[in-house]
Amino acid sequence: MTDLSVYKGDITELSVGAIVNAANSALAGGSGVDGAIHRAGGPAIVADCKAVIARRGPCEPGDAVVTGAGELPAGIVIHTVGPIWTSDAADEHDKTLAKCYGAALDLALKHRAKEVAFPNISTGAYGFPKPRAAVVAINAILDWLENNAAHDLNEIVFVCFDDENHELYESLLGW
Ligand code: AR6
Repeated sequence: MTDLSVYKGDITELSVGAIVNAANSALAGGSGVDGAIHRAGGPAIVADCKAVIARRGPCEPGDAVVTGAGELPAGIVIHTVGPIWTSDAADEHDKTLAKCYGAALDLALKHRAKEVAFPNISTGAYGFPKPRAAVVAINAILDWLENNAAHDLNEIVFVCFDDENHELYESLLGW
């Protein structure tokens, strides 16, 4: 059984197998959770991101890639690129956002992380409506768990930094 939990706070402080970053296509760092991860992780993460981009080129929305965690207490960082919200392509953005969560969990499994902490991808600078993103995120994770019965993940943490997301996840998950 995999525990699903909700944590309110800063993802960079978590000592878990993998934390997920809401990155951009160039893995260039930025604001929000990406900025916090790059600041706290230090130059090793920047170097790893540059090496990933040199090897494979820019990441598409929905892709996920792995780097080391530099000075962070986490084991690895999984960078995924969420969709930039526009109301005219809402269904497509739902699918891309769900793909982020699934791709990140695939990599967590591959790298033998036992716990994975997710931020609320796309709900900051990328403007995805928070209530809609929370439903997509939870369903994507439940689908992945159902379709990957042989995994050995112990815990998936929804890390909520702002009050609105925290309240949404607590109410959707029934706590
Ligand atoms: N720990 C956990 N969650 C956080 C933290 C933190 N330290 N800081 C912010 N959040 P955003 P996006 C939450 O903007 O919408 C960047 O510039 C925040 O409250 O970080 O996917 C990238 O480089 C929000 O709910 O990511 C991209 O260009 C959530 O993280 C772009 O922003 C996501 O907000 C990605 O935009």
